[in-house]
Amino acid sequence: SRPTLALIGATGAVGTVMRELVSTREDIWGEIRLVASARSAGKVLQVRGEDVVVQALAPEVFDGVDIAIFDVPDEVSAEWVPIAAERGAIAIDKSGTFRMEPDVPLVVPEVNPLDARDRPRNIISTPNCTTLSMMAAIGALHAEYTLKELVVASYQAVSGAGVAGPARLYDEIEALAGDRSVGQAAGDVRKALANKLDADSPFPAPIAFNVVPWAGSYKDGGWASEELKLRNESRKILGIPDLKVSATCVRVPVITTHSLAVHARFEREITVADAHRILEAAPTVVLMDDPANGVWPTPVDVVGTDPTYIGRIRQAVDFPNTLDMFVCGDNLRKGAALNAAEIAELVATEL
Ligand code: 2RA
Repeated sequence: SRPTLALIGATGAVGTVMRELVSTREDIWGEIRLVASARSAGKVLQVRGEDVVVQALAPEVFDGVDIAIFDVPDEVSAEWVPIAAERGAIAIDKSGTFRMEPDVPLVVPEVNPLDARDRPRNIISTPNCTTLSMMAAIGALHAEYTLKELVVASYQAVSGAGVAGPARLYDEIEALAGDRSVGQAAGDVRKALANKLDADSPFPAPIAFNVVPWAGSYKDGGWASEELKLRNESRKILGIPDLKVSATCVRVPVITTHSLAVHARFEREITVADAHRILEAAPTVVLMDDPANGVWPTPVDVVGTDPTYIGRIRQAVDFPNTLDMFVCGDNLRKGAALNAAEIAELVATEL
């Protein structure tokens, strides 16, 4: 019989995309259960064109579930993922809780699908959206040229912060619209926003008319958690424990689709033509690299689609064996829901 799937966190930003994906991808599922916090229980949501009543998170919701996909805050995953696994479900977890645990695989199906088979705790983690937004492309290049170093700057969309992110950006833009003098004197954007909006924002600075060099929580040494995730997760997914990685994560006023400027050094010389050949052959990567004709990826052209887009590929002039590139990926799709759906489909073939 067809496997039963449970979506935990079905009402969130990623949960909404998840419901759309399972409704539009090849339908391999039997029952699909929707689960959320008690606050959302009883809501009726559409999956595969049918009404499904959202159930409150409780141990019993996992009974009979083959695969449970979690997109919930870290502390909710920490408590509930092991309960799902104990009750016999394979848990695919989007939170940061288990990603770096040695007995939990961290999987990107294009890069390390076999790791999904070795899951002693019945838990598989899916990476952070910033790491995921580049991984299909970087993984393809690594498979042939062996990656040695990555220096990355991210340009992260506001929906990475959940449904409150886009809500805040739209509110700020609305509050500032119409005043063509704003944004020209230090502090005037903050002042204009303070007059019109409450201070409660998911971002630590105005996000309209601005870029914010901070994403995630504070970590030792002044690092932001997103920057360390990008380093540690890239090492684990690519299977290069000593990969040198340094990242700066920046939030930008884009609704959805993370972009990354990537400076990647390989073991041997790699030309732009080599990279084009590899990336053109990678099934989930779209090469958009014709700068003489203004062809490169941007978030507004990528949002809502599945592939990883790459362009602006250049051989670094002063750094041997090194490419500079610009990558874009929809942070809610490949960056979150799609990767989880792909892992679920991969694992379901074994059931
Ligand atoms: C963000 N990567 O963009 C995060 C979400 N986990 O905020």
